[in-house]
Amino acid sequence: RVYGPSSTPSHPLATAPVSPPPFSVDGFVKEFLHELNTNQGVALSRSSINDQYLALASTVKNYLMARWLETGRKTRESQAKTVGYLSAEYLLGRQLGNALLATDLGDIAQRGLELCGLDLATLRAQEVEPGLGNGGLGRLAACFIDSLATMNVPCIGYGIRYEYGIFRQTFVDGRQVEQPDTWLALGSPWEFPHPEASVTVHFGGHTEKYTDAAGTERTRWVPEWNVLGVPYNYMVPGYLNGRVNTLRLWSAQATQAFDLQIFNSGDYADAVRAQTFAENISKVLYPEDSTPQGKELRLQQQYFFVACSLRDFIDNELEEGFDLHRLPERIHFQLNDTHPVIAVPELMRILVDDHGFDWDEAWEVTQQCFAYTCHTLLPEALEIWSTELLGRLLPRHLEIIYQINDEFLARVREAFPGDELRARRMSIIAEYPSRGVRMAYLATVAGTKVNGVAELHSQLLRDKVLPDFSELYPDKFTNVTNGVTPRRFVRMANPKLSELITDAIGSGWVTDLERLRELEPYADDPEFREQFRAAKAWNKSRLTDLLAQRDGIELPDGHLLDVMVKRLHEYKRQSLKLLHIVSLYEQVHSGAIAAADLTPRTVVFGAKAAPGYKMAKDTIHLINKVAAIVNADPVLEGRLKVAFPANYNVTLAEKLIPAADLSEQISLAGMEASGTGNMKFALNGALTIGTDDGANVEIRELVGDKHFFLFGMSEPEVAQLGAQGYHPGSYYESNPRLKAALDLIWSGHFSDGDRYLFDSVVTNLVHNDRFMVLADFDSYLATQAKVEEKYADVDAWTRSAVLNVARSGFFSSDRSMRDYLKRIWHTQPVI
Ligand code: B1H
Repeated sequence: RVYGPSSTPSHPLATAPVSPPPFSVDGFVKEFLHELNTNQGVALSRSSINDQYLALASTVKNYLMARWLETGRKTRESQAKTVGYLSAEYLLGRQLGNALLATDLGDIAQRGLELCGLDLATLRAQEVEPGLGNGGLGRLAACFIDSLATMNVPCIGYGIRYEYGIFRQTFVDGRQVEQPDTWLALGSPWEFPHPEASVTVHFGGHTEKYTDAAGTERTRWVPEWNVLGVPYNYMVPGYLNGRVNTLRLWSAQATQAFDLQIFNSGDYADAVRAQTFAENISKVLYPEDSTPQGKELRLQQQYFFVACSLRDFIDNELEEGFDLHRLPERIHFQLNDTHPVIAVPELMRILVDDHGFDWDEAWEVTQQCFAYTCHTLLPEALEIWSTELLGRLLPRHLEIIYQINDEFLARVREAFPGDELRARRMSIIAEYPSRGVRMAYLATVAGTKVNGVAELHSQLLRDKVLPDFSELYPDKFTNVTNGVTPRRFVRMANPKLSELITDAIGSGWVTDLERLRELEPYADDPEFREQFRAAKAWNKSRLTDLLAQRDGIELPDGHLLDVMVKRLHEYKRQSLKLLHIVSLYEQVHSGAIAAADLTPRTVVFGAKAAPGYKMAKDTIHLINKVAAIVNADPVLEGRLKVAFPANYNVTLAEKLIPAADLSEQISLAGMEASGTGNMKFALNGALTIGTDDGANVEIRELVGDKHFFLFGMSEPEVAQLGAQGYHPGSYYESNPRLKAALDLIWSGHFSDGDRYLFDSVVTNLVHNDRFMVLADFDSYLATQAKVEEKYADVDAWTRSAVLNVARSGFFSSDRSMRDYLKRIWHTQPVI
């Protein structure tokens, strides 16, 4: 045990509750200057913007600190059940703005800084966002912990403190070039390292049998090497409720700095080899969104953070001597996809090997401690770890998995006698193409619940991905539709709209988003609509300023702002959006339409491609090449513009989404598990053009068909077309407009005459087209025409936009959390 005084404190102050510093503008100034002088060691007159930012961060942290300590005390005292959110990713976004909002210190800070001759916005812009996630899955984790803190639910978020987060994207001649994300370089004021509470994590070696004192045969793991996990705590402040939960991210360190014997013999590089090796574990986030790489380092990362987290919870969060048979009363670990699923055999190992439980007892406890969220339907995204690798890195865990599987298959055979094919299908161990552990199956067998992330996704999960399991355990399967935090993505990102909403219906919506319904009547109020448009215009002009300064991109005035921001992936179909642009360009140049008849439109893309994903990188290159030609074309001047700012991240999203008119959610139906960007756009008053996929389905149901542009095949239609045989070439041959667009790319028009540069992209569409872009092209273009028609009717458009806001309250992550609490965790808020 590392916590608490060694004897009973006698000074009265030592046990008094910690109180926050007083807050007034003067109090703020005093505290801020104190931090600047004593923490940064500089006078105001000699301070850099970075000094000022760090001092401001400290001032806000100090204010939150008493609340944080108090939250910890209350939670331990209540012995309430805690949510242990296990996630390899947290895409947090900047912390300062959120902390100011959660504490209501924004105005005081602004005025105080002004008195010091400083500007709050400038200091906020100094923060480098912690990009410790790839996309939706990581951002979802960040939204969930925000909601739990706001709802007074005890939660510890557990994850990895990557030294380098998601790469910084740059474009060189239109091609993506990745740069390391050095987010820690200028200091990281939001984290609290606790090296004294480090945990040792073991790897490798072998297992052996032995007989314990009671004469029972047992197994022990004799590992070969180890690393230290150092916890870094982050505050997760609830919105205006005084609660501050904890996010605990683990950093890997060598247990021994270097080998003194080798060092003394003069081989300095070799002496530190072990250290470098150990510290690699938390060095960098794997940048593949949705297609995991079966790499050894990745498995090391997964086991590393999970082993640290279980140890931490058991040793440090529970009272000394707590009876682990009662563990499920105190924790529910949520497995954010399969990435932390190795926690299942780890808990079994702790209970059986370290605590002497017998197997059945341990399994009983383990099964009640976990639940699993699946985020995908793509078969290539389901993690399978080779038994060779697992056996080498975690031999005891592999044995445990085999035993879990044996008992599970016995149960299957009992339930379905004689159905050997079924037993083979359901085996946690895959035998083909090589032997591996299906982590999704392990999670399903081990957890209390399995959930998908939108209604359609959960249904497809039951029917197509895990049908045998849903037959065996019908009650295990449930849905929780994703949500997003209204604090960051509406209240903070869209201050003008927030003000307008609050003026109309009061401020309760920020923590009770269904109350946006009360806006419905305002959709018919011309004055409200006018103000709504003014807020949109303000957001656009803020974006215009940002893109000019950040990227040197000029946004034309008065355009329909058409935005597609998300990871670049074939299933998301950025290529469909691109074909739309190329087709508009082609139609104007072939004389089929007059430029003057185009609705002035600016298309904004934001997308990172996984560095090893060739097709995605080629698509980025092509978008940039098309953008260059379109933007330089005098005929299209003022009519069509393509903007592709590099390095789309949370910070940019907060400026882009509130400015958008049109939200592009155009994945092939049945492929996008949920999407969460779709929700952010709707909540900020953009209309959606989208397929019947993921949470789009629910958005459309809620906002109403008239206020949503649906296009494309439905999931059953996609399945049917796939079954009957899809031939993209026939669409190419039979649709002249489609053919003309593809041929234009093929001709080298966008690649300085080089016909081969984008050959792979076009050939793939015409001859393979796994995601049926060509099949949905016609419907997409026809629906875009409807978008333009509606956009021309300013009042009708605004009315729909207001109704999108009013009817999207369901998509608050607070509601998602209520659903998890009710359906999965069975925990309560602690007041
Ligand atoms: C989602 C991932 C993902 N689904 C593997 N799966 C990763 C898979 O590093 N890896 O190996 C990283 C990420 N991410 C997304 O989750 C879905 O595509 C979205 O539709 C969904 O909205 C989001 C949150 O549920």
